[in-house]
Amino acid sequence: MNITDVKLFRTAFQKKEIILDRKQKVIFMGRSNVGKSTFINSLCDRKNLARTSSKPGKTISINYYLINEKFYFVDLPGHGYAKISKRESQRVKMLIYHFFEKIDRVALVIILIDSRRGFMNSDIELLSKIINKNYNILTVLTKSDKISYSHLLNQTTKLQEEFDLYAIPFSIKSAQNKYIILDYIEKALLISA
Ligand SMILES: Nc1nc2c(ncn2[C@@H]2O[C@H](COP(=O)(O)OP(=O)(O)O)[C@@H](O)[C@H]2O)c(=O)[nH]1
Ligand SMILES: [Mg+2]
Repeated sequence: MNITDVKLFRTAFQKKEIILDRKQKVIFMGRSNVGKSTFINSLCDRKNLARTSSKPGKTISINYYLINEKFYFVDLPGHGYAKISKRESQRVKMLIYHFFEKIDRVALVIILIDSRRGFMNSDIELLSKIINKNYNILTVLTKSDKISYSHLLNQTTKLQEEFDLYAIPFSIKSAQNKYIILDYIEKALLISA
């Protein structure tokens, strides 16, 4: 798949800003600081589309990118970041809850996992909320340059065996799996069209 056109279409801070249209959606989720913005920027070949930051927890809206005028990449707020207020974290929780209640036409959910850490409690909590919806799920192991090849193999096997999830490593330093992931997204869009 070639991404030829990308627009930040909507930044949703509140329930009423959540998009309810019939366009297909590819959802990106993962812990804060997992490398989600970096990953989205790389897929779209844009340097500063999604904000990257070494400060975790900056994105507290749901961001919709309209791709090729056809479907959305949906960037969900990162979970598992402790340094926001209880009130704010509750607001974000409700926003995400509402998002999954109302959403139509999910083509694919991409769950980003730091390859050094694997699944953490907050990932599992999130996964448990969406697993019964029968979404097509792809796991991407980010920052794969930070661990050895054997460790990486270990992680992918574990995700497959324990959670029945297909996992692909990704690193910004050698974005070689980028095209495999883009193809996977393209297929998911076709299958669910
Ligand atoms: N070594 C390495 N660092 C990465 C990679 N991807 C992201 N990072 C770094 O991880 C930090 C968080 O990245 P960011 O994309 O902002 O994460 P987000 O909070 O999930 O959106 C930044 O300092 C990035 O430069 C990667 O593939 N390899
Ligand atoms: Mg980010």
